[in-house]
Amino acid sequence: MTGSSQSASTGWPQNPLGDAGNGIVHIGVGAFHRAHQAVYTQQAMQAAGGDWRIIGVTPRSTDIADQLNAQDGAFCVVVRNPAGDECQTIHTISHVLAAAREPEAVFDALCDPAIRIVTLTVTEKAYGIDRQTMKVSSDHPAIAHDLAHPGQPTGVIGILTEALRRRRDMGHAPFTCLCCDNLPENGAVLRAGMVDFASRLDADLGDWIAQNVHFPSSMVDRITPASTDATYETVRAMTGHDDACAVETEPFSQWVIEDDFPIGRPAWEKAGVLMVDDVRPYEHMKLRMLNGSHSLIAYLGQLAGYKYVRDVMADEDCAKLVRHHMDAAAATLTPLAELDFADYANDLVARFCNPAIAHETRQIAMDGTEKLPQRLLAPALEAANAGSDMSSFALAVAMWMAYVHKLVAEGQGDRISDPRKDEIATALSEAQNADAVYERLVALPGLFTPALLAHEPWQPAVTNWLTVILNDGVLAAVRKQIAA
Ligand code: CS2
Repeated sequence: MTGSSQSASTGWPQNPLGDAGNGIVHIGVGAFHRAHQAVYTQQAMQAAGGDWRIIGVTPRSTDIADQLNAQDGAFCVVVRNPAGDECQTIHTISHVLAAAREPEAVFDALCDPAIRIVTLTVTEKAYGIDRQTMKVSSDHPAIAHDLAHPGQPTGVIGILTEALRRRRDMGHAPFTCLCCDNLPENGAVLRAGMVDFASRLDADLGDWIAQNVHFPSSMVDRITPASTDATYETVRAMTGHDDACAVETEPFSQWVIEDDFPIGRPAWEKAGVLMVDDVRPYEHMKLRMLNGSHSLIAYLGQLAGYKYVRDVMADEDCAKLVRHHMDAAAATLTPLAELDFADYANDLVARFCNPAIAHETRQIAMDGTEKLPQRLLAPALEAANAGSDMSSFALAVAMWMAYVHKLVAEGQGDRISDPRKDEIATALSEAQNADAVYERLVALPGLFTPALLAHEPWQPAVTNWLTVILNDGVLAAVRKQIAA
């Protein structure tokens, strides 16, 4: 086991961070945070010190807060190498607060001047920001609740806004907000949503946030499947103790952050983080090449009966299609001297094939309406505008349509895991053929941009693929595309 010496009393390795204080509040203490930001921050503190331990906040659940607190915030990260597992113990989290149970303790933490950064991994759907208008959506349940009850917020935008209002009134400098979700220009999106939300409550507060709060964007990357019994068993076998908070992940890890932290940050660069002026080229590359291919793999896998990403990659035709999609995505990117898209694609293929990673296609297939725009629809429009081949994007979108159609047609609409699943089920309730499925789904408000729908070849491209999938099966569509 890697890490520090063993503590006699608990069986856990001793905390190598000593009595370092807290400097970060992290909202959304899921597996990804534990396998990514928590690891980088520990490495940065080991290399350069600093009071940068993390207070975790769970917006809704209480379980992970209780479990982490019972372990003094410590947990194991199992790194699944094709050649064997490694296990590392992470001590960056000092404790976790459950916002639903102890909201005032959350505000006390957020208003402590020692807290200089708030990081977030809450998934795309938690923000409630309409990315076409860059305003908050008042029909998002948390936004609607928090606009009506700004002093008792339940959603992430409401909590951050109330905390910043209190900090301003106390005369404390605002914390820097670092979004770590897979959204394009995630800092700019969060900033726009926060300023709009705050302005609806109090124009002065909206102005103060716009002028004083910094929202660097970041690109995060580490494939982290949901923990399973196999994760806990591996930890038990390797360390001899039970860890209810263990996570498993791949060897690869990347974090690119815009360096805009006026009141300080950990020495993340000492842990291998790339600190840059503009994260967009990295983020476009990752969202379109990795996440776009992931979504394609997910819907393809769900339609073809492949449980894991690695199973899709083990099918030679599917693997060719995935590589073809990465090339199509790369063709929409602005070339940059420091980024080699072909190398990136080769590395992605190897990561997706990792036999030690059991990443379920079902997990990635979740929340399609939140993921499609940045992963598939934006590059499709850019390919269309550039007159280049957009068939791969059309095929991936047709796979999503076929996937939700199949579940609804089989009376399993409830199994669609998506914040808009009721709208999808209603829209598709009587759609029998490719044209009807297409028409109903593109009519979902705010999902497909008018510019893409106005592009004449788009509709036939998607409906032709959908027809092949509905009539002959998804693998027939795969073969047709790779033969083209
Ligand atoms: C995946 C991502 O579930 C998904 O939608 O595409 O979680 C992906 O594994 C990560 O972004 C990898 O960094």
